[in-house]
Amino acid sequence: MRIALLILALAGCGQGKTEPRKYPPTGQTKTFNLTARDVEWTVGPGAVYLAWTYDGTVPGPQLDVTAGDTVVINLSNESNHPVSIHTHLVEFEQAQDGVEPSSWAQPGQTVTVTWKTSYAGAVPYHDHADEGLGVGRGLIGALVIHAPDEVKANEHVVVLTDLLPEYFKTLPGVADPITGEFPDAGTYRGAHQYLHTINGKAYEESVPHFTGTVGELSRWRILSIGQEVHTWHLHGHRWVDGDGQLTDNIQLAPGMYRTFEFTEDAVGDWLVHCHVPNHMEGGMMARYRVVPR
Ligand SMILES: [Cu+2]
Repeated sequence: MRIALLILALAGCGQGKTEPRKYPPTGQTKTFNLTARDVEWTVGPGAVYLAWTYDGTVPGPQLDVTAGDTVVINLSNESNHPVSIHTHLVEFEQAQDGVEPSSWAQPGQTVTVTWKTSYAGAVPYHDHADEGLGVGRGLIGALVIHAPDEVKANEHVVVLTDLLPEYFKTLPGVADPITGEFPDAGTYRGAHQYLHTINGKAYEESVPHFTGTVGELSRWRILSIGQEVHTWHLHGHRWVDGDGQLTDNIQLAPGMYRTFEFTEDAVGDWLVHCHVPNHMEGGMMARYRVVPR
């Protein structure tokens, strides 16, 4: 029988069950230099997105810090539209929240924002200069704030987002994972309003697959930052969620994030996917390969 070891229930904090743990300053400053750049981003076979990015990728680079660190972001803008950066759980001055034009990087400019971290968790960072479009075009990423006393684990950081069909340069359909053929040229499977992605990629045959080994601590950090509500379902596994419920399927509305972990004990090529049917059909599925120790 599988035993769930621990759950970090950030979304459950503030409900009187668990007081969030506040960490003292580490005295360390972590500086990240990000460049906003418009690129052609390959989402799946033949599917090329006209993306707005941090550093040329969707999502942008993963920012790893320790709770108690001060984080300095130098955001340079090589695109032709204003860009900003905003995140969650951290403390910052309101003028640096990414909403105020004073915190935007105009084309050709660089802005600096400072975040003070006190709480552990994995949260999305994203554009707020054009909140309606920036996120949808790809200006998203993950900020992982590690607890200073965190137990070492195999970490899987998962960013769920929804891309807008009208901004694809090409969207010719994707290969059938069994036949390798492209049966629906001119469309994409699911024929839904968005193309649904896991870490910037769509469909089982194109997303980066997750890997694990029996016996290790497997930690999952799931971040939703897009247009729609998603569920994260992991086949063949289960864990205790923040409300004490045994589950294998959690719901994340846009802007929500959850971290959970368990000791791995199930060999297999497990499917991981959003459980909303047309999201799965629209690209949001991958494999989690677990090998014996
Ligand atoms: Cu979904």
